[in-house]
Amino acid sequence: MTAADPLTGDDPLVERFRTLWAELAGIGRDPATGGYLRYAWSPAELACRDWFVAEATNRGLTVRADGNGNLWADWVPAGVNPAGPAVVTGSHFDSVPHGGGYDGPLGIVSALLAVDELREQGFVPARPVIVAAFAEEEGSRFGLACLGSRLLTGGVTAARALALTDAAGVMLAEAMRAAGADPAAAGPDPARLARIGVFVELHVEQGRALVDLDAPVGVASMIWPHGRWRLEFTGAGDHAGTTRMVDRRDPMLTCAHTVLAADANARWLGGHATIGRVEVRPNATNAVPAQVHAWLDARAADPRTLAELVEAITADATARAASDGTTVTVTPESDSPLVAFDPALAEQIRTAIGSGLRVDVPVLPTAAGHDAGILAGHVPTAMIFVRNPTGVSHAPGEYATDDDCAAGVRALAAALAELAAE
Ligand code: HGY
Ligand code: MN
Ligand code: MN
Repeated sequence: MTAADPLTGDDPLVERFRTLWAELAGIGRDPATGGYLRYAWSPAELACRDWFVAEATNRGLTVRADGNGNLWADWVPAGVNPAGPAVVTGSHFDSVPHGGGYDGPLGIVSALLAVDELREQGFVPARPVIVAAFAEEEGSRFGLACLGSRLLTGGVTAARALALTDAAGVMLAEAMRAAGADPAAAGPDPARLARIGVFVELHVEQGRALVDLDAPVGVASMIWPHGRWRLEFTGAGDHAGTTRMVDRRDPMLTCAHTVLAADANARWLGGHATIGRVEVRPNATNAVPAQVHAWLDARAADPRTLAELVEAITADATARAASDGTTVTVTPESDSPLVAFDPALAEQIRTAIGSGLRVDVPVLPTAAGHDAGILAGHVPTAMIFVRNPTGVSHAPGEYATDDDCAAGVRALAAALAELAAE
């Protein structure tokens, strides 16, 4: 395994990371905000996938796309049974609108470099090692988080998924077809799922726990339960100037009150509630809106608190609608139950990383969802977090230092070596 020069401190792995990272950095980046616009099946995300296929193929990995748009790059040394239970690692390329560059791609770039590290030290896995890139983890385009891993595991039917539409009304099926994929192939893939012996996802931490603990990497203990709900507020469109205030049935008022209620209830209950996406119809400066659609992202450390939080927000919205003369409907769109990662596996890789890097490796929860959260319901799964100095995520300021990213590669390599050994 590469190591930093004891005299100069120069670390070849940091250079390698910088080089590989720079190849992705420009793809789908908005120069105005510095954020990324890598929506599933869009040209930017497809360019990331093409990059991945080239990099994996250059490493002699066999790359295949499954029927759900997930990519799988297999490292199967001679003499290893390709059908054996594989050690899988990877993440996603897609981003939230103007999101950071690390959320997702860091797990894939680190996986490719971890394979390089293992090969350089002469490690030969006793079972296949596979690098995966999952489709539509953020749900930014079609609204359902972890779409590729949910399809793979049967967490969503192909019929429901293919009919999902983006903001322009394009269905997933059409977007897949436009990218040369066959929507008819979408759906549960039990054979591929059965090949996964264990899954480890490396991800930039979306928080500041590792900063406060002064640790470059950590291991996940659990994922908060969380979900997304579509709120439809309906009133009466009218003239902004000639309509008396007393005569109005303004859905924007009900929506505004609901935003404040979401914040107040989350603070009271200790959960997290966000309304960051709103669509107004007709969205005219001089018209009282007819309809307002808003999306609630709610999360809490346990399912009961989450349910209580959503119930309280719904009750406040409904009560306010009654006094505004409007109506509100609350429709669940994406549900991610609590994930408790396999504690024995977490401890196994924590120990391997700790002895490999000679650092203390904290175990920490997260309130961010991941494909690992979906796979954890089917195969032994773990996550490795890389320190994020600002803790900012889903925004252009998301960041990890090159040194910590190199530490993440070494941590992942140590975990893969531990899991793929005889
Ligand atoms: O929304 C999430 O928690 C994840 O980053 N997709
Ligand atoms: Mn994300
Ligand atoms: Mn992510």
